[in-house]
Amino acid sequence: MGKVWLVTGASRGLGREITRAALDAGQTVVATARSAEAVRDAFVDDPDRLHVLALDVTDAEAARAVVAEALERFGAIDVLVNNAGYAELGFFETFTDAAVRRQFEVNLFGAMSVARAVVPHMRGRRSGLIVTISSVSGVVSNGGGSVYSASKFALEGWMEGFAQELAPLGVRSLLVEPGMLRTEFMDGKSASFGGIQISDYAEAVAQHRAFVDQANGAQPGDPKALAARIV
Ligand code: NJP
Repeated sequence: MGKVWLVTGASRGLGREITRAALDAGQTVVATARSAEAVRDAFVDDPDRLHVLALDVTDAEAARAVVAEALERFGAIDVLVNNAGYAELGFFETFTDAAVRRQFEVNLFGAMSVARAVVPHMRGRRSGLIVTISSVSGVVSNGGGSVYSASKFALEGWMEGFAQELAPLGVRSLLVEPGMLRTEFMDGKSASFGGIQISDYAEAVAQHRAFVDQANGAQPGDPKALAARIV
C-alpha cells in the first residue's frame, strides 16, 4: 500500500501527473477534484490503491468529509498535495471584487481548508508531509497577473509561517514554485518553459525533493527558476 497521499486537483495537469508518479512509486492515493468522473477517467481503476472522491476545495465541510473518508478507508494520510488552483489573468481594473475573491477562495482558502482538515491527524502521528503547489508568481509579480500573484504570495506567506509551526510537530512542508507548464492552466495558454517538464515536477514531489532548475542559471526566487523548496 505504501504511503497514503491526498491530492487535490488530480483530474488533469500537474495534479494528475503527481498522482500518477505516486501510484507508479507504489503509493496509495486519494485523488480528488470537483469532477470525480474526470479523475476516474484519468486513471486505471485500482480499488486497493486509488480512491477517487469529488472535492471542491472551497467547501471546507466537504474537505473535512474527504479527510474522514480517506482515514476510514486507509487509516492514514501521509502526504497532502495542495495542488488545486487556477489563474485568471488581466489588467487589475477589469476584475470584479467577486473575481478577485474567487481566486483567493480556491488558491489560498481552499488550501487552508484542506490542510486544516488533515493536520490534526498528522500532528497525532507526529509525521506527514504537506506539499503546496504555488508558482513562480508567488515569488515575482508581473503586470496582467497581479491578482493571481496576490493569491500565490498569500499562499506562500501562510505556508512559510505555518511550516514553522508544523516542523516541531514532525510534519514537513515542501513548497513548489513552477514556471509555465504545459497544462490546461490559463485555458491552455501556459506553454512549456525551460528544461523542466511536468513529469520532472511530479517525480520531485513524489520523492519529496527540493530542487532548482540551474539550466537557466536561475537561483531560488528568480522568475526563471523552476523550484521546489523545503520550508
Ligand atoms: O492546472 P489545470 P495545472 N476545487 O487547470 C482542479 C499551479 N501552476 O495543473 O475541479 C478542487 O490543468 C481541476 O479539476 P476540476 C496552479 O496555480 C501551474 O496547471 O474537476 N479542484 C484540475 O484537476 C495550480 O495550483 C502553472 O475542474 C479544483 C486542477 O485543479 C497547480 O499548478 C504554473 C478547483 C487544475 O488543473 C495546478 O495547475 C504555475 C476547485 N475549486 C503554477 N478548481 C502552469 N500550468 O503553467 C480547479 O506557476 N480544480
